[in-house]
Amino acid sequence: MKAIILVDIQNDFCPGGSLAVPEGDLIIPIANNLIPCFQHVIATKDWHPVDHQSFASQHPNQQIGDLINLHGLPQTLWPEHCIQGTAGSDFHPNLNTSAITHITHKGTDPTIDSYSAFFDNGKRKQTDLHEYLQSHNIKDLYILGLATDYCVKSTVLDALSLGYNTHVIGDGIRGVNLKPNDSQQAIQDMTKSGAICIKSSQLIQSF
Ligand code: VGL
Ligand code: ZN
Repeated sequence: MKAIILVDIQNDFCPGGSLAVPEGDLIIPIANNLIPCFQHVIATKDWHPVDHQSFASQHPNQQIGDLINLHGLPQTLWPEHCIQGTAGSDFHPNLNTSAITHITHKGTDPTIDSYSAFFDNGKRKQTDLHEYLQSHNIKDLYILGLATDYCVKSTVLDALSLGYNTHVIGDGIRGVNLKPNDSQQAIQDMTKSGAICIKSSQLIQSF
């Protein structure tokens, strides 16, 4: 079985949001075109409590973009984003959510960030995603969403390490690019680790 995973297509990661990814909204028509090809449509939500420690606002002497040590892990500090139940945490209104079969929430523990849809950044706890995929005998994953250099990359690398046949939709991802080449580097890291990068148009033809 195959599934599509829509990573963090939420208002705060789209233009106008608090952690807007440049062109983040351009991936939405690509997602909407691919969704009908799948019986299993999984969406992830970054889902932070108000006092999440990835927020620069929780660290009075630090700035957005600073890299700190958070309980033993490197942590980039972000603007407040995707706070549980706020409009910023909602799916973008243009995303066709009607066919979503499962939502995985991540980043709920205030003390640790979770870029991957499978594990927190310390690999201490799992989300419900691996169990969901196993219970539906899903082995082939097609991943798109935001952001290339954070949550997409971590989700893809963990999917590979868990043994999934993992595809990334090249035109269905956009990055934050704190450094200009971060997204390019992320795509290299994913493909070197075994991910197959494919254009959405190629994918639609292959089904
Ligand atoms: C993300 C930074 C902080 C992402 C989430 O979805 O890529 N990036 N939280
Ligand atoms: Zn976050």
